[in-house]
Amino acid sequence: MNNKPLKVELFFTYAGLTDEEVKGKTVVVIDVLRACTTACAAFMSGCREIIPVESIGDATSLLDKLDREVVLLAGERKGYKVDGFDLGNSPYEFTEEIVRGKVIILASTNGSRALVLGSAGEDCMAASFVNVSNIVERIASVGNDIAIVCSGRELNFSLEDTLCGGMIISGLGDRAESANDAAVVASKLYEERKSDLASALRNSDHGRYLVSLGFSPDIDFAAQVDSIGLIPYWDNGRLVVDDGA
Ligand code: 3SL
Repeated sequence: MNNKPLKVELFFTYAGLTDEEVKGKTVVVIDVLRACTTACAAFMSGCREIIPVESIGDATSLLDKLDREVVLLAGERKGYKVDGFDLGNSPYEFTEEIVRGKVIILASTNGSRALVLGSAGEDCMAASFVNVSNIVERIASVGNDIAIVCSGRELNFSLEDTLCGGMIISGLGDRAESANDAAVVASKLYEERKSDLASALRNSDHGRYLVSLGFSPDIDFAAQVDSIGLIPYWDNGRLVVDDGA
């Protein structure tokens, strides 16, 4: 097994992220609340693929080119389902009955944008607490240097994504070489808060906002470490999971 050290850079948000910063690297995009958690839930319920897009306009124009029978439009603005869309961004909406076999176009505020930017990497996957150990295993076995891109909140730092980034770095153990200050901070923050991640999520800025909208169960869903063993990854312009997953 290859044990070469892995350089890990972490970005608190995707603001200003350039192709240069991700080129040739394994990119891990994190949106704990809620896009990447919800993507995992959708795949667990049997959706065929997810196409993250940067705007509502991009979502509707893409819809025009695809077969409406198999496509669902999903996404949110300010946490609420977008008018005219089929689904919002709560993992509980993505049931087997609704999403099995479907292609989902996802237009969330931060997560889908971060995923689109991250796709310029050598490979790119969607991470959250629900699939964190599988992510660690995959990126360790690929062996490329790593860019962890937190989706953040409207171009600002978010506690929940940074904690998840810290958990990934901690999972890499001695193989991880924190290559920027943000990676060092994320690791320290995770060590400090790891004994009660659910409370950390609930008390974060976005956690409190989601509670105020009535999405408290979504936070408990997102706090369940390793509850979904799937890795959504970019392949030919869309996110997929491995067959048989
Ligand atoms: O910004 C995003 O991508 C969303 O995950 C935000 S929300 O939790 O759906 O409000």
